[in-house]
Amino acid sequence: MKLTFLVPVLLIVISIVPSPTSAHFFPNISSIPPSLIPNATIWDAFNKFAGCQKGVKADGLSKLKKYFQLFGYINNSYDNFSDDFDEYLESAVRNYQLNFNLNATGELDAPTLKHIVMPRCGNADIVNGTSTMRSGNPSNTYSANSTIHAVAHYSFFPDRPRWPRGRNQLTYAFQPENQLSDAVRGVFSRAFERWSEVTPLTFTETTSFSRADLRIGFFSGDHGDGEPFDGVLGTLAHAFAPPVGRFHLDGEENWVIDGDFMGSSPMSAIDLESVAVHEIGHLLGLGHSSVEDAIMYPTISSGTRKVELANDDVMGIQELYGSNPNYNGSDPTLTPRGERDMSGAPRFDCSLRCGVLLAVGLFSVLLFV
Ligand code: TQI
Ligand code: ZN
Ligand code: ZN
Repeated sequence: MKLTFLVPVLLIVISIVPSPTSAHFFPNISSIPPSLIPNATIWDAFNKFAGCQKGVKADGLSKLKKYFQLFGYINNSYDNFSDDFDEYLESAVRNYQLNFNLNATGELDAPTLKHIVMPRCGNADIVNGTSTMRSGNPSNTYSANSTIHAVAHYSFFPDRPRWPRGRNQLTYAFQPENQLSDAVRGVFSRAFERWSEVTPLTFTETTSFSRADLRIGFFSGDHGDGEPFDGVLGTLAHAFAPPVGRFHLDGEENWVIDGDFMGSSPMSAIDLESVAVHEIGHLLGLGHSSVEDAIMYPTISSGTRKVELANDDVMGIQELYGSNPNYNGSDPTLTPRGERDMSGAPRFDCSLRCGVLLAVGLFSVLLFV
């Protein structure tokens, strides 16, 4: 009698409790089997619109309009998606260009298309008519020092949440079920270090998961917070704004611990430290930035590591927490963007960006419109 009641209840409880996964880790890039490397020519579809501008008609432009609507550039109430390059599309293109710091031509020029076909973060850039990226806003102009004037493109969450003043010593813990190796924990510790170097914040690992300020765990699929993971690529990780402190990673990604990507071609390998530095930015209260070099920029080049804070990230985090008294802003790795650009050094760029586009989202747009 009792048992017939208990068994179903137990089953329900078990299925509700989020299940942390044993994540896939690869010590380095060459240890990933080729069968796990997807071919990513699917983005080529939009490239045929090169040079398109207002007034023309081109087969498939309606799908591009759907893409812009998905990311907030075209009003949701608008659903007459013809293949005409009309003023709605032009204004969407122009706003997109502004958000991503491209020349605001309103035309589908090569740099713009290159951006559109890049995998990207699945969330909209514009929500309720307000850009979440604060780009091109002249009020964000700051003076980095007496000779360099640059535009700040960092952003915060609505209402600017931050960890409370007087609580600069934050603790973090790993989901115990994940049983992470020292090598993996070391990656997170280095990622935290990058933010503590430039702020008064300190981050200490603790074994008490329930009492930690920041809680890190690897999960697969639906894990109980309404933001399910989606397997290889797509969403890699997410982190909640202060004071939530939850930092979840998709256990199905091919996480690389020692991200030495030298000479390798685009693939599904994701550098764990790069993602950790970005998500910690969110945990501390930073939103996305439209500065391409910034850690908080919403795409990441595949086959590369991006772990150093850019000047824009430093300005953003210091606006929330102030500077580290021991931090001396002349660190050569933190040269302001304007200066770095003038060096003329060739920049590695790869038209394929890793992992971030909700492949599913865009795919369903392409297939079902
Ligand atoms: N995850 C998204 C991200 O961290 C989730 C997200 C979208 C988000 N908008 C947000 C989180 C706003 C907080 C606030 O951006 S992701 C990158 C990128 C992702 C993306 O898996 O798409 C990195 C994870 F875009 F920067 F490359 C890590 Cl580094
Ligand atoms: Zn989650
Ligand atoms: Zn992000």
